[in-house]
Amino acid sequence: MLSAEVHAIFTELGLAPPAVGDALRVEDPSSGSILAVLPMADRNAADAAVGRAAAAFTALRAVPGPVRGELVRQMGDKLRVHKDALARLVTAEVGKGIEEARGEVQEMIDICDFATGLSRTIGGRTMLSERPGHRMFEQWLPLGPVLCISAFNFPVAVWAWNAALAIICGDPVIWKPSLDAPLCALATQGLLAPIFANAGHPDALQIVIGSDTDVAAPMVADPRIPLVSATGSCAMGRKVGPVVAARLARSLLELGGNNAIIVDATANLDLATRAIVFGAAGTAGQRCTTTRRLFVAQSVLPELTRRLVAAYRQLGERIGDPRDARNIVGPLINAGAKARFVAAVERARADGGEILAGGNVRPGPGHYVEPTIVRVPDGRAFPLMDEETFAPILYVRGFADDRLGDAIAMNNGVEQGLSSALFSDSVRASERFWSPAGSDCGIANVNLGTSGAEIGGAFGGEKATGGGRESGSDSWKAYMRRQTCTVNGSDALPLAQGIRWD
Ligand code: UN1
Repeated sequence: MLSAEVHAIFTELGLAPPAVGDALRVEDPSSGSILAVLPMADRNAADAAVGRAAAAFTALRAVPGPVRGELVRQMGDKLRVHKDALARLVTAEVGKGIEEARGEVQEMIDICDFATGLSRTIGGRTMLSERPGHRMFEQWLPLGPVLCISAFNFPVAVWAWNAALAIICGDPVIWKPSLDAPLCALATQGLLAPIFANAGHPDALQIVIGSDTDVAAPMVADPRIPLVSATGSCAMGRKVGPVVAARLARSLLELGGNNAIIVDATANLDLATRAIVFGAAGTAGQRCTTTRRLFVAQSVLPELTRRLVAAYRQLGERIGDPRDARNIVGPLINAGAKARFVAAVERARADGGEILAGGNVRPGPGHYVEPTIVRVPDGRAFPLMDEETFAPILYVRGFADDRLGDAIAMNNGVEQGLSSALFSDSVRASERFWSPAGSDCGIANVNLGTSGAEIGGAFGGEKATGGGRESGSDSWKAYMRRQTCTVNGSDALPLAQGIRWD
């Protein structure tokens, strides 16, 4: 079964509609209606995909880097042409507002541009040798097939971060998308795979849709896959990481976040308010970079709270069908996510939190909830705040104006370490936030929010966020193997460290 909307989008993309099956029901989170019922791959299909990827690697690694970059350039061109239709599919399948969905496809295009440039600029160092007539250098070589496990919340962009880099590095990619978002993965694969087929590398990009047990677990354990890049919950990372480590392969984990914004007494509250609202309620609180905790200097707490409550009142009028650009808050992904929102709000109340805004589920079909602000009582533990509930709930707590260190300690006092932000007009405060005693997160922003990173930086976080870095800067290194090479151009054979061994 395939809905008329999905059928029409695939047709608009110039793709045959996906094969229907009876194993996987794909729900539209905004209405609860079924978008498609798809088949799922079994263990044998996953095994065959890994075999094909291993064979594809021997061909792809021989292709010159800039020629691989040309293939990624074509990926970006294709995505530019189909940006709007692919964004509409993202919106239909995961409920992300259409404006944000366009941003997600733009993020794919941006990483393709970045990777294309990288395909001509990756270099290695030359080192000075201690031995006469010797030269040392390092080179970066293709690694092998990459398994990319992606999450529902960025169903295509995070795959693109991985795929664009992997391809220019000479590595085929097997994509295991979230079972909440297989359709946009199939559409992306359908759009981009022909580029590789035309170039004689039909298995450079593959997709395997299946369960964790049948498909993900065997591939994670497969010795033919030297790198597993996985985005999702900390719980997922705790399963994947040890299996990959046990076979001494590499994992790149991009897991949960419990991100905070600190607002000090000097902060520009106009900027802070806007950043907090987007950070906490954008994507209905379902980004790994979502702002979940807010620490505010006591002297500005009443005013900032007043502004936030007013903004959330406006947000309340713009919750609805994400296909309509006037709505900026779409639904949660599924009934389970809605139930976790309800449970967290109930517990917040029971633990003495005050609901300043939102707190309710919207009736009717679809998994809509209200963006919610919880004022946490000062000076006592509030363990709920340390948990990542993947929903638009913002916990607010005050700190003494002259005790920025307390706010930084609260920022750091959770198991995850993904993103963080400080709003301040004080140079001393921002330097402290960035110091070794400052934020312990992979991302530390000043005067902008926790979410919405550009692709040019390395994206990822510390502690239970998993330590991986994806996307920009030198993240490409995860997808290559480094080789240190020394060449002796002299006619003697001196040993290093001055050892004489005649
Ligand atoms: C994620 O939620 O997994 O920084 C990725 C951001 C986006 C990426 C989020 N560029 O919010």
